[in-house]
Amino acid sequence: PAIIRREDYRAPDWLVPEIALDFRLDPAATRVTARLTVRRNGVHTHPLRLDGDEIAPLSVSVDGEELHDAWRMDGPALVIDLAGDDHLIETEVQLSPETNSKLMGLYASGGLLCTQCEAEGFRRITFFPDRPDVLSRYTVRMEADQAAFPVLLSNGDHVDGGELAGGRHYALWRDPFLKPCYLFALVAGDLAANRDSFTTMSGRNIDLGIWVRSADLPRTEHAMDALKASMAWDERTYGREYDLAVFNIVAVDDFNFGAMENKGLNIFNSRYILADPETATDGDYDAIAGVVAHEYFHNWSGNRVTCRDWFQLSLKEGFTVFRDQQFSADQGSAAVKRIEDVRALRAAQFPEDAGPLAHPIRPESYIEITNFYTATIYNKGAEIIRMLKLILGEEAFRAGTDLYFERHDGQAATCEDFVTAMEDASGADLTHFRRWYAQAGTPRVKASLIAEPTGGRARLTLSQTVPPTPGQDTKQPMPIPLRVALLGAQSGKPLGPERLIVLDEAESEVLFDGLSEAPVLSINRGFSAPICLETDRSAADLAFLSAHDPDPFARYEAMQQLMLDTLLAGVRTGTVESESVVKAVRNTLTDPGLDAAFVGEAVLLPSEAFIAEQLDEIDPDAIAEVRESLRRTLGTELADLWQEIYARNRANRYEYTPSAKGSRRLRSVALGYIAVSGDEDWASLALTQYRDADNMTDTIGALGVLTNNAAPEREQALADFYERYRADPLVIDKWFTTQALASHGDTVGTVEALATHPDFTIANPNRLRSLVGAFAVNQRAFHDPSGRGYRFVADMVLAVDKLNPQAAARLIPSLGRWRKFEPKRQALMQAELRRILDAPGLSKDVFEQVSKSLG
Ligand code: BAL
Ligand code: ZN
Repeated sequence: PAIIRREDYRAPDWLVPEIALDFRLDPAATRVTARLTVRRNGVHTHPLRLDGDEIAPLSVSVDGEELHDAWRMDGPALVIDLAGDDHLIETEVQLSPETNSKLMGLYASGGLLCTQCEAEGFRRITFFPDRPDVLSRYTVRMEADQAAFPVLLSNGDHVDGGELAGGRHYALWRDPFLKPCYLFALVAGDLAANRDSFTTMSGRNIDLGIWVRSADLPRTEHAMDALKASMAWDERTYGREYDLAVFNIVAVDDFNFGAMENKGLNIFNSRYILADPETATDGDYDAIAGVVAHEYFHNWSGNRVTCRDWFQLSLKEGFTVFRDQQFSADQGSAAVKRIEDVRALRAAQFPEDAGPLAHPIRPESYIEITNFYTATIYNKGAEIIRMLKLILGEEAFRAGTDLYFERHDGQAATCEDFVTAMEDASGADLTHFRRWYAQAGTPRVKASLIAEPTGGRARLTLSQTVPPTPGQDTKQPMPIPLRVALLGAQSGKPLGPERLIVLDEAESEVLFDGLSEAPVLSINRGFSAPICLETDRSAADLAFLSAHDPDPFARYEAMQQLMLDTLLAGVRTGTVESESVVKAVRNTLTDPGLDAAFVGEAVLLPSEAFIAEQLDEIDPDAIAEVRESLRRTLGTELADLWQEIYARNRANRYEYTPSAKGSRRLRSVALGYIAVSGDEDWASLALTQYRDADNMTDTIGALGVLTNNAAPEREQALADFYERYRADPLVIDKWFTTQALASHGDTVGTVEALATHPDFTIANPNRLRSLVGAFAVNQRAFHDPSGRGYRFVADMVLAVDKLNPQAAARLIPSLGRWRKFEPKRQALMQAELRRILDAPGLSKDVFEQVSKSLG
């Protein structure tokens, strides 16, 4: 397959200022007529080239005359020779939405017809220059059977509609804003709306609609609240006002992404819309608010200012993730939100950046762009924006975003445009900062604080290295902003104000003086830079920080580091010296100044995968054993405390407030520790929680603990859960995931059996992810020494690739980390990757991921 390179970017030969689309919708055979006004861009003699994918022209006409031989197909593209500079092109194609299993273009989902065009799905609907720098004004006419598809939606404003003969009807929508074709959308179906309105800061009234099956209407309130909160927040925080008169969201069950920001018509995976306490966890509620905000924020960071080409994807995604993280932090506990974001970054992005698929946030090349919707583009991209804000300061950052939006409104922009706007607005020189866009790999920073024996002064030495990544053997030092404070070893009080140190060289030294007591180093507070930090701080220092650091994130981080150091020493020596960890956890559990949500996070051990990331050669069994041992010790040594905390956080009637959420979180964490503490009543305690719960957080919290431990109640609860929720696909996804993530029992055997369960299907991305995606991150079970876990996932990749290559390719990275494992597992993983690569008819999606992984 062809490699697309950033350096090969050329402006489009032809522009398409206007497009009129006419859909005669039918699940089996939809006719699409497209009328494009095309304009030659610059002086050249190139033909008009319109992308297509699995479509064939039924007719082609130019300026009203049907052509029979002046067009040709070049592979999937339609090529037309044109003499003049302005023409009207009309094409007609026929689609079969109901057999479109790739879920790209126009497809059927649960009786609806809907679209997904980003990144290159529009070419599956009609012939068009499918690239984000071709911006057009859209008029869309849809016609369909009125009984089957009473609601017809598209982008922009509804301008006309009515009944037609034969039980059919039509609707006409016009979008006044120029947009790239990846933001086109339509939905047809039997839907009901939760309607509301929002008055913008300039006093305009916006009609809001969240469209779902009518039975799901009661589960849309939370999403609607989140939408209104997002609209107000973007006005307050970035001065961004909504621009159309209507904002619609539609929920569909079969969706490759979480959601999609189509102009004025967001289409969502139903898991990020539907919620009630009975079926959605606190985590689901938070994710729904975050994704609703994310897609809404794209209206400016993505839609009004879009990307010039797909290499600039992080321009909209990194920035928009940062915006949704800020929004969520403002809704509840900022510290806990930061902890969650950093945990997600470490779970997904750090391994990616250390493996064969590592790429800069602005990649240089790709085979299939869909493979680049990665944690690096999204989450590391957000960290880069966060660092910019920290370095420039709040005001200059806002001046920079204002300038960026104003300067590039209605344009397809680049990452470079964003950085330039930041420079122009702030006066800062960001020459070195640009390296964050160009270089892959997580920087490693070493920090060492030496206090002078005479007292009063201390010297902080810092050094950085950026590890080699595929195609990038040597790296330049990056500007790394480190929030640093020194705390008094006796008083626990800060010795002077926090400092922002930007480490811009390979090595650097910073002096602190006027210290009134011996200092303890608090560094990278708030995770001010996305780095791996190595310090020579002792277990005593870390325990001290975990009890005294006024920065909550730094406090959490000190505890994590203390736990990690203990676990890594355990893996090396076979003995777990648990004393400091037990003491620090006790301190945290008994500190009256800490809220439950924070405590629930702080007392969790680092995941097996995160421990593995620190090692040169991973033995999953050794890691699991050591982590289990420390977990058991914490359970037994602090048994009374866990019981007391469990009782204290007993559920009251459900409410969705930060403090109730924190209680629920801590309660289930405590239950997990009680289960490993040797308490003989743990299973009945868990079963009681399961039975009495008035919300899914408590239900699934108890079910998770039962599934991860041995007890007769385990099977009883799993069977009960299935029977209770078998009619609700989003909840049954949780049933699959809980079993796929189990740390007890024959998880490989269970997962193999679940793959033949009547409710399992590889055609639905949520269901596929709930079982296979979850299993592939269960470090212990996936890496079963027999290699059965690898074989299972490889078989799934091959089966899914025939239906939905995008979904199949997402399963590769777990196998792709083979180099990090001990030799026997390496060989087994590599063999499965080879088996995939040798399969006939592989998609380019899977080919790219597998060949790079073996590379
Ligand atoms: N643009 C693809 C889905 C999202 O990131 O919002
Ligand atoms: Zn996005």
